[in-house]
Amino acid sequence: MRDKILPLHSTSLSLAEFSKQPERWQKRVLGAICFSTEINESQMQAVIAAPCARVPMQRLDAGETVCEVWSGSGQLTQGQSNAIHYRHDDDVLFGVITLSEILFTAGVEKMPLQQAAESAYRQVFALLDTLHYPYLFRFWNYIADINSTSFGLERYRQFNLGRQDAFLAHGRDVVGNVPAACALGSSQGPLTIAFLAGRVAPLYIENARQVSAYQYPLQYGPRSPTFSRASLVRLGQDEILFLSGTASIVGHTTLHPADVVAQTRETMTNIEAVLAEANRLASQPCFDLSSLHFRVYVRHPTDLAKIRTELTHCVGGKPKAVYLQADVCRQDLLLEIEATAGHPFSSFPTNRD
Ligand code: 3EB
Repeated sequence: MRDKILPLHSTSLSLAEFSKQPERWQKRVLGAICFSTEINESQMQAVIAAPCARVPMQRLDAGETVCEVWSGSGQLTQGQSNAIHYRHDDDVLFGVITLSEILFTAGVEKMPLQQAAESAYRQVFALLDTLHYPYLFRFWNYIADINSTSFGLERYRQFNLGRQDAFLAHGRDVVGNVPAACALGSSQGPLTIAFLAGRVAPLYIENARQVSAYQYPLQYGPRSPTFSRASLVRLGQDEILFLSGTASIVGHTTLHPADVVAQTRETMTNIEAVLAEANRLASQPCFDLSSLHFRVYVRHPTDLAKIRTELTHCVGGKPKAVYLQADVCRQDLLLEIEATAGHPFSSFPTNRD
């Protein structure tokens, strides 16, 4: 597989492993998301020349930094536009935008984080219009202190206001055809957003067990979150599934508020429902739990063992999973799980349990 041209694929590896990859491999990297509480921006950039989101989150299942690296094919072009760093091939564009809220002052109408989110998303949409990659596959959103309240509104809800305003400002749908996403909290750091976009429209997938997030009622904030439960992208012979952050929500309600085992089971039931829908829409119904690559965001590190046991049980074998400490966007959610599947993965770190 090493030298075969793959349209879009991801690899999870440590920064040390990245640096050992041959140059011809590194040249095909579109971009990366690196989770680390130790490595700083310049240490990261010294290793990875491609656009890279640094997310200050602790890995729980192993000591090392873990980077999700997205690779493309053919000739890659790199650029910068405003605060966005991007790389693209002919089919796909990966970008990263980092914005500090300090750049924005609290106005009469808009809060700094809301403005930062709106500005970031507006920049992304403008770039994609200019370079002609109109279809968003997936957003990864990382927000400091996601659950704290300022200006009378939880910060996640402030983010949702700015995000939706940017979609509306660019004439994009805020209901129906919206990208897959996740939104997680860290203890510090600027608003950090990574995204993948392309030239073919994905199929956007919802979960029949859940109210679509873009139709969540007002009790979850003045604006609904703008994301779908998954996106299914066809690139050449490959079908890639991006499963959004998924939690213990049925209808629009959090279930099992203080029971991490039950929340894990409910989350996996939701993932299975999304997979079933993806299989119904896919040209080949080949998605199953054992083929997913999971990232598990855990609110309380002490819950790791319980979540891991439950996930292993649900998958029916050792899952391919990375565990990170993160805050989830509702106070009562103890975990969120996201996944990708369908594309060839070139390698994956061994689980050490
Ligand atoms: C949920 O289902 C849990 O705001 O982009 C999951 C995935 C969640 C994405 C987002 C939020 C987001 O509502 C939270």
